[in-house]
Parts: sequence; structure tokens; C-alpha cells
Amino acid sequence: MSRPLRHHPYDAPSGGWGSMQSLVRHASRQQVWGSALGELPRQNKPDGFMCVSCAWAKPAEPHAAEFCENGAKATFWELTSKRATADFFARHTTEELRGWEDFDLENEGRLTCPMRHDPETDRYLPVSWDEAFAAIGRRLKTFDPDRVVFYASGRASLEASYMYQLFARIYGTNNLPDSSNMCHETTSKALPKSIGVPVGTVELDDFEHTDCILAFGQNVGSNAPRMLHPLQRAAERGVSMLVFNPMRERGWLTFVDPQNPAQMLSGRPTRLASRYYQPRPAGDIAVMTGMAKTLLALDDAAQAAGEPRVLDQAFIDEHCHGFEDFERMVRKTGWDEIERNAGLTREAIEDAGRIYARAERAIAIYGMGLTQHRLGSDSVGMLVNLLLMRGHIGRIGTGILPVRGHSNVQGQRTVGIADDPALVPIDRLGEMYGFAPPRKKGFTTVEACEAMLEDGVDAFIGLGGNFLRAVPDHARMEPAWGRLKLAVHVATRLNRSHLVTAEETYLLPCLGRLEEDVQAGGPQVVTMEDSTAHIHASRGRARPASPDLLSEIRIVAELAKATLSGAARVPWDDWVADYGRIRDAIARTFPEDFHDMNARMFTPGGFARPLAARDRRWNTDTGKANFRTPAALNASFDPDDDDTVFRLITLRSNDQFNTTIYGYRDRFRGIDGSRMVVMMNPDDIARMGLVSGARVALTTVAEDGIPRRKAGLTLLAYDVPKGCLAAYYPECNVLVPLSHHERDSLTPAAKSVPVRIAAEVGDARVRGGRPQIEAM
Ligand SMILES: Nc1nc2c(c(=O)[nH]1)N[C@H]1C(S)=C(S)[C@@H](COP(=O)(O)OP(=O)(O)OC[C@H]3O[C@@H](n4cnc5c(=O)[nH]c(N)nc54)[C@H](O)[C@@H]3O)O[C@H]1N2
Ligand SMILES: Nc1nc2c(c(=O)[nH]1)N[C@H]1C(S)=C(S)[C@@H](COP(=O)(O)OP(=O)(O)OC[C@H]3O[C@@H](n4cnc5c(=O)[nH]c(N)nc54)[C@H](O)[C@@H]3O)O[C@H]1N2
Ligand SMILES: [Mo]
Repeated sequence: MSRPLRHHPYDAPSGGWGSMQSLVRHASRQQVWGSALGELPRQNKPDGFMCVSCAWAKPAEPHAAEFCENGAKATFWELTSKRATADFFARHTTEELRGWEDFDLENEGRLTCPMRHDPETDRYLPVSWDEAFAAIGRRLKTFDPDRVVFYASGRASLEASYMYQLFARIYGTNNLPDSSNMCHETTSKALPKSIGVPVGTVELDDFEHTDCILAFGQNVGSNAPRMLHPLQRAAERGVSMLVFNPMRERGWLTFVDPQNPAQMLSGRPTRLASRYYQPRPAGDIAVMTGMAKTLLALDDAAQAAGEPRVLDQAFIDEHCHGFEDFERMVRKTGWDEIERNAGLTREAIEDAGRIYARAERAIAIYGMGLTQHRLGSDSVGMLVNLLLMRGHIGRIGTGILPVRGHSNVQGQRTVGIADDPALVPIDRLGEMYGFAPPRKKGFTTVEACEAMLEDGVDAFIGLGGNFLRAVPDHARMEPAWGRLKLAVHVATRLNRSHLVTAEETYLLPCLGRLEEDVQAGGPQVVTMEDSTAHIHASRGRARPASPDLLSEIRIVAELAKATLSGAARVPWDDWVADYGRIRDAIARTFPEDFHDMNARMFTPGGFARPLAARDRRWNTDTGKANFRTPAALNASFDPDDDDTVFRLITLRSNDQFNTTIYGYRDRFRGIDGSRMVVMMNPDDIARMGLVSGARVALTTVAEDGIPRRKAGLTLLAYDVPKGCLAAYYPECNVLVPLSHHERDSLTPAAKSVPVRIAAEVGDARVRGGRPQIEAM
């Protein structure tokens, strides 16, 4: 469906009145009133609930309102009074619903009862829980465990996730892909090689002590807005903030704290980025090589002048490995090559290098702009190299900070959701529960997709998420999905993955985290891990959306009981009765991280997992922090010699959480009314003989001969670097080849998809006619 696109460049700060207005609009749209609104003050508080939006840290001393615009949207989305009831499903076939947009599907509201797809009528019909569990268990028993996929989306609690991985492993497989395979898997692969831990080292307190922040490829204003508060305090202290992003994201520019009445009234924003650099997408390795080159030059000069060194030589000598190779690479790389790949001038990069060189304590923040490239792991390694040069790891005010996605995505990994059994104490699990753990490596998300395409998967179980919309190559994956024998979705809202049905499909609606969860042992709490590796308890209090919902923990337990017939000893029912017992089991499995978990989980600010790198202990192959030399300067690793091929960035708007589309307004980018947009540099538009407002189609440039095309996009002249395009995910996932992924982690390279652009045939407007964009 096509909607008119309105564009009006937005120059207001992030936060401020704009976010307040948006909050009110979304509350009324989701029909959230009274007691539900009363939940907001409990958000991210000790003894409250942990936000279901992003994984940003929860401070020990929270604000009165410790939530952001997008956190509130996520809360409203969960507490909506809208319901997708059995009546709704009786009225629509899945074929019909497949024609609906993502927004309209989820906007029907919360799912209310378990359902099974009826192939005869092509409708979902209610089924009793008992019948659903029994039928799923019966079916699962007939499959080869290696042909079953257990996906997790990153939201389920530590307790549910621990049980889920145990269920999969007792069943007999490590096929445990999760959303992090499309996200920060690059981090999980890269950081252990560099510093021996798979997660970031920064804690909230570091923001209070740092004097320099480097930020690469993360959109704070939309995707982790609560981080704006520590950033604002840092900016007010005069901390230099160097932001590298092909797009000028409003969140990094200025911020008005909606919780500060004086600032709200004066309207005078805090300036965040002290410098904003717009490199080409995939240009980061080149940028950082240039910055490293600048540091080396400054260090040479300092040594010659007998002044204090710029490099932290003592740290490098004592703690690091591989510096000489790295140094050689940096010295021999010429500025021409750096400038060409970075898309920034030598002067700009040297400027950044000089500011960084002055910092006593620096933090490096990054997001999908680094991880979702073919050489994402090299980009992350390069960022760590920059920190190591100045000894910026393992000291207060320093460190590396991958900003995680889903609210418990990091924690799911910590408690064993991983395709690689080497990352999990599987022998201990085997001993604790009396089973022989599977040793074969399981599927990541991309490998699960490949297996589906090759008919290697019989069943898919999804603990949340919207797998089919989130993965690449939609046009290939949807037909492959139809060949599955069984699909089971544990979900809160209807999405497209539920509508592409398998031979047998179940939709199992669960409680959300904000809802009261009462079991035999009374009201329960659950726990999760934030981006700074702090663990928090979360207590739901809202009335459940329907009396027929079960908790994720109960659903996993019942599925396991119905499926597993072996001798394994797992007290599933006791666990469901009292989640504290699951935490005891987690603590026994991972004593170092989770000892005394039940006693510690309400600690204000969460309790910290011990991370060796924070103490300058390096669990790497060399026992040192490793400088890693990147394989190329261009993280997209493409030939780059055809100026009709563009690098497409697929990204999020301010009005979505992944495939959950809250609305059609990307306020910070000034885009309203439609998501079918492609942003392009005005010079490129002219060079290609196009006009802003034209109806265009993108086609992927891939060697596999498979056609991939997205038509019906409106072209918008926008401030993006030449040679690149930007458009929204998931609409454009059809363009991303499954094989186009990060080398080590297999994370889809969603930030530089090689595409061509052309006007759609028959569009008269391209020839100078009326543009399709309405000014607001
Ligand atoms: N409200 C809201 N919050 C969210 C989410 C959401 O959808 N909505 N999603 C959650 C999830 S799962 C995740 S993983 C995170 C994602 O949060 P982010 O990491 O912020 O993800 P994106 O919005 O995909 O893109 C990040 C930024 O990378 C920039 N970029 C693209 N290519 C490059 C490049 O080559 N180099 C550099 N330097 N920058 C580049 C883009 O312009 C964009 O600003 O947010 C989480 N939080
Ligand atoms: N092209 C492109 N593709 C991308 C990305 C990109 O930047 N570009 N980003 C990637 C990233 S970073 C990620 S993390 C993935 C996201 O992939 P997923 O995590 O699979 O997708 P979501 O959109 O977060 O899942 C939304 C669904 O989760 C269900 N849900 C919500 N809350 C709950 C709950 O409490 N319990 C349960 N059981 N279900 C719930 C609802 O039914 C909702 O429809 O997408 C990836 N895909
Ligand atoms: Mo993510």
C-alpha cells in the first residue's frame, strides 16, 4: 500500500517537547489509560520492571521518570487495551493477513488464546493449552533433533532462556540461533579475540569519569535514548564527543532533558557531539587507521621533542600483543587510500586523532553501523586497537561499549543460548540433569536459513521475535518456510512470521514482562542483563492481557515435559512454581556470574558480572590484549569500482522496535507518512538523472544470479554521503542476500548492501513532473 510521504527537515533537539507529544500520541493510539499509565513510573526502578525496549543500563539512583520516549512506546505497546481475539482470527484467512502491513498486524493488539492453524479454512482456530502441548510434543518426538531450530529473540528472561536452552539440549541439539546472530554476534566474536570477554567493559560510572567519547554507528536518539542522560552530563562537563556516522542523527547533536523543567522551559538544548563526521558506510576501518596514524605521528613528534609519549607504551608492553604488526600496517597505509575508503579528508581524521590523543580517559561506543558489515569483526577489533594504544581499557572512565539491542539479548547468551556448545558448560549441564549433552555445533540464524532453503529443517520453535521478517532474503525464505512440518511461535502480538504457515503451526500467546505472573508459589519476578553486564530483577504488576495467557517459563516447561521422554532429571514443575529455584539452578551452573543471585537481584543498579578485562586480565589466546590487524580498509569488502552501484544502509526509524512498527513518523529524520523511502545524496540524484520524489526500484548486485528487487520506493534527497543510500528495515530485507554477511560471526551485512537504483518505468514524474513528496 502506498501512503503519501511528507518530508520536513527536523532540527529540534532530541528529547524535549517533541518526545512528550509523541508519548501522548502513542498512549492514546494504543488506548492505554489509567492503571496502565500508572506503570510508567515503575519503569527501570529497583523493584519495578525492566523496560522491554532496549538493553541500556539501569542506574542505581534512577530519575523520577527513568524511561524514554521509545521505552514508553514499548510499554504502551504491551499494555494496550487492543486485543487480537479468536473472533479476529475467525474473520481473516492467513492468506488475507499476509497482505497486511507489519504495523496493521501488530496493531490488532495482544494475542489472547492459544491457536492452531487449520489448513482447510486457512484460519487460526483456538486450541486448548493441553491439546497444543501434547500435539507439539508428539510431533517433536518424531524429528531428528538436528533438524529442529530453537530460536530466541532476546526479550525472554534469564530464567526462561536458561530453561529453553536446557530443553533444546536435552532434546538433542545446539540449534539455538537468536536475534543476536543478526546484531551483536560480531561483538561476541570480535571482543573475545581482542580482550578476552564477549561483552562491553563500560559501566555507567565510567561516563562520570571519562573525558572523551568516540561513537561509531549507533543511533542513540532512537535506539538507546536513556543513554542521552549520561551523555548529557558528560557534555556538560566538557567531555569531547566525536561521532562517526554517515547520517547526521539528531540524537547525537542536541538534547533537551524532558525531566528538567528549567531546560524544558528555556528550550536551550545541550550540545552533545563536539565533532560530527560523516564517513562513507563501511569506511570506519579506514577512519580508525587514519586516527591511529595520527597518534603514531604525534607520538613520534613527542619522542623527538623529549615530551611525554602519546602512546601508553607501558600498557602496551605489559598488557598487549601484536602491536608491531599493527603499527607496521598503519604506517604503511597511505593517506590517499585512507581518504578514499573513509570518505573523510585527512584533515578531518587528523583533527579527530588529535582530540582523541589528548584524552586521559576515553570510552568507545558502537552499534550496528560497525557490526553489520562483512568485516564487522575487523571494525570492532580496530576500535579496540585505538583504545589499547592509549591504555583505555581496565581503568575508570575508559572502555569499550557495544550498545546492545533487545532488553535481555546479552543475558540470553550468558545463560547458554548459543549455537556453539564450546561457549556453554554443557558437561556441567549434563551432570546436573543426567543427560548426554549434544556436542555438534548448532545453527546460527543465517545457517538456520540456509538449512531451511536446503530442506534441512523440519521444525521451528520461536521464543519471541519475528524471524521471517528479521532475516535477509525474504523472497527466498518465505517459500522455504512453507516446507516446514511444524512451526511454534511463543508471542505477544501477531506478526508476519506467524502467517507464513508450516504444515502444522501453533501460536502460543504469553504474558509480557509488565504483567503480573502468579504461580503456585505466589507472584514471581524474573531477571535480565543490561548492556553493561549488570543483572536486574523485574516484577510485572499489570493485569494480564487475557486470563488464557501463560508465562514463557510455563510454556517452555510444558513443551519440554510433552516432548522429552528420556531419563533427564529436571524439576520443571517446581521451577514453574517458584522461579527462585530456576535462579538457584542458574547460580549452580554459572557460579562465578550468578552466585547468590536470589539475594543480589534487587541490588539498585543491578549486580555486575565479573569481567576479567575490567581488571586487565586477558582471557585471550595470548594471555594479552591483542592488537588485531584488519584484513582491509573497506569493511564492506566490495570492489568499489562501479559508480552506479550504491551501498545501501538498512536502518530503523524512530517509530519502530525492530519489526514492530509503532507508526509512520521518523521524527528525527523529518520523514512522515510512509516507510517506503530511499534516501540519497542530491548530487548522486542529479548524476543518475533522477529527481527527488520519483518512484524508484532498487535491485541487488549479487553474483549468485538470484534476482532481488524492491519497487515502490519514493526517492528523497537527503544528507547522506555520496555513493550510499539509506532505507528502512525490514521493508528492504528482500534486498539483502543471505550470503552477504560478516565473515566470522555470519551477522547479515545489513549496512552495506550493493544495489542499483532506477526510476520505475512509466513514472512521468521522473521527467520533471510533480514530485510525490508533500512538504509538511
Ligand atoms: N526504539 C528502538 N530501540 C531499539 C531498537 C529499535 O528498533 N527501536 N532496536 C534494538 C536493537 S535489537 C538493536 S541491535 C539496537 C540497534 O541500534 P543501532 O545500533 O543504533 O542500529 P541502527 O538503527 O540499525 O543503525 C545504527 C546507525 O549506524 C549508522 N551506520 C550505518 N552504516 C554505518 C557505517 O558504515 N559506519 C558508521 N560509523 N555508521 C553507520 C546508521 O546511520 C545508524 O545511525 O537498538 C535497540 N534499541
Ligand atoms: N536489514 C536489516 N535486518 C535486520 C536488522 C537491520 O538493522 N537491518 N537488525 C537485526 C537485529 S539487530 C535484530 S535484533 C533482529 C530482530 O529480530 P527479532 O528479535 O526476531 O524481531 P522483533 O521485531 O524484535 O520481534 C517482534 C515480535 O516479538 C514478539 N514479542 C514481543 N514481546 C515479546 C515477549 O515478551 N515474549 C515473546 N515470546 N514474544 C514477544 C512479538 O510477537 C513481536 O511481533 O532483526 C535483524 N534484522
Ligand atoms: Mo538487535
